[in-house]
Amino acid sequence: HPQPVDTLPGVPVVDITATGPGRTPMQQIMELMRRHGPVFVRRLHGRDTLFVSDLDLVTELADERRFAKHIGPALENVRAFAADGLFTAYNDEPNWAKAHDILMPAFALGSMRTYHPVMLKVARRLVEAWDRGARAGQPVNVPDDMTRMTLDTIGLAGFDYDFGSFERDEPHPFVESMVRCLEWSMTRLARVPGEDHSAADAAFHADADYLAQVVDEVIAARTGTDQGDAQDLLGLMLSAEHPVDGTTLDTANIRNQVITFLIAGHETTSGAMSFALYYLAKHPAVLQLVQREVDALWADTADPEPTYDEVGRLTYTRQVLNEALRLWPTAAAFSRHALEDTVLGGRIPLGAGQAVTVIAPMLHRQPGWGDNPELFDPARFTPEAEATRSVHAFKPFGTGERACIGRQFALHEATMLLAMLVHRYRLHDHADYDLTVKETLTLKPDGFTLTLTPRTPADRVHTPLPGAVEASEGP
Ligand code: FDE
Repeated sequence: HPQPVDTLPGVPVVDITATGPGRTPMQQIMELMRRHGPVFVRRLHGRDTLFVSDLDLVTELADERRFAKHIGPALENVRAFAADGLFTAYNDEPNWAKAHDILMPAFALGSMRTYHPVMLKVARRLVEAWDRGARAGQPVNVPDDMTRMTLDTIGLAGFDYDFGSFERDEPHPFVESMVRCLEWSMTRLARVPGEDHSAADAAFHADADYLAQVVDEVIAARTGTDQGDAQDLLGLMLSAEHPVDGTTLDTANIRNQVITFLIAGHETTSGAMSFALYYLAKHPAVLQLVQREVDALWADTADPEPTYDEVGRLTYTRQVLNEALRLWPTAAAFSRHALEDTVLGGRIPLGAGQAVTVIAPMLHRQPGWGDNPELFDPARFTPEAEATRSVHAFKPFGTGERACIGRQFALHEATMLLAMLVHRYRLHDHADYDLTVKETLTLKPDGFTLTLTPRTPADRVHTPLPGAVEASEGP
């Protein structure tokens, strides 16, 4: 068991018991790191957590021979409704390796070709909804609509289940329950010992039961229709045999995996797209470069039919997404524990099993990112710039064998949607939006709205910009 960390030499201890972590614990940690440096211990009701964002330390923590994923208190809480699903399984829980091996092929880069048509179909639903908003001159709520889009996408692509989110005025009740479960997981960490939380816990259990009930419907819809061997996620889970021992996943675990994918596959991705749109609305010069890229593909049509290969060519759009994930990695923290007694950075002794939490948004603002890390600049993600930087300087998808399995899925979905939106609309920051980051374990820009007008053929005419990005195109 973890030893108390208050004896660590040279590591500041900050006791936040008096104020608590508040409703934005991640931003509080970021603030404390700005004040106390990239390594500190936060003490809350006598419980200590070691947070780091220093590149050298994160590089060590990424060494799989010395460290492994840690299920910290936040993920322990998520286990109350996702149990041994991939995200929250312990490393040595047999169902982790089993599900990982069975599901990996479904997330290999090549598999994205299979999901592309479904992603496009759901992107079209969003565009229809935004066309209505544009015609009515009504603002659209960006994070809400991104969440509709990502939930429908993972539901259809993963399980052939249609949440129909764009036909509803309010988010699908599954989303509301899920968000409350995530909030419960987060706020439970801040509880003052001895207080009575039985009402909150009862509400949580009702929500968790509802999630399980929806998931059982999703599974029943499939098993009743003789499509058990379809090659989507659910098909694999129901029928694929483990490559080594020939067994399949059991029913309880399948339910946990479906909950896991519905959660992991949509909250984080919708936040990432929302932040990207926020930065585009605030940075006209960057927006113009994305417009240039999409117009180069689709200058002569108002209704492009993006192909799988075209999405791969949207390299600048991808850079914008990466830069948004640098500043606001929507799954902002991940934890590691020492496999054996060790010394981190040559100065911080850690006992076997002792945990360290990496704070990605601060790792992404370390000195190696230059003098102005707060500045939104997608040029940080040109291949040339990336080649000069440590691979451990950017970790929005975690690290090692427990890194995000859905990375390619999320990037393909988000890159295509951003490109389609930028191609179709002028984005108006009508409310002069001030960024407020909402935390529900994941991050998103709270209450961010835009108004839209359609881009006209004249808007789309390709005009080369001075100092264009593709300097390597040659004469
Ligand atoms: C995972 C993940 C991670 C790691 C965590 C730790 O370490 O603890 C991270 C950081 C992430 N992830 C992030 C993210 C971001 C975004 C945008 C995303 N993500 C997306 C997505 C989608 C999908 C479907 C997903 N995602 C999924 C997932 C899973 C299943 C997992 C677990 C894995 C293992 O095996 O462990 C993850 N993800 Fe993510």
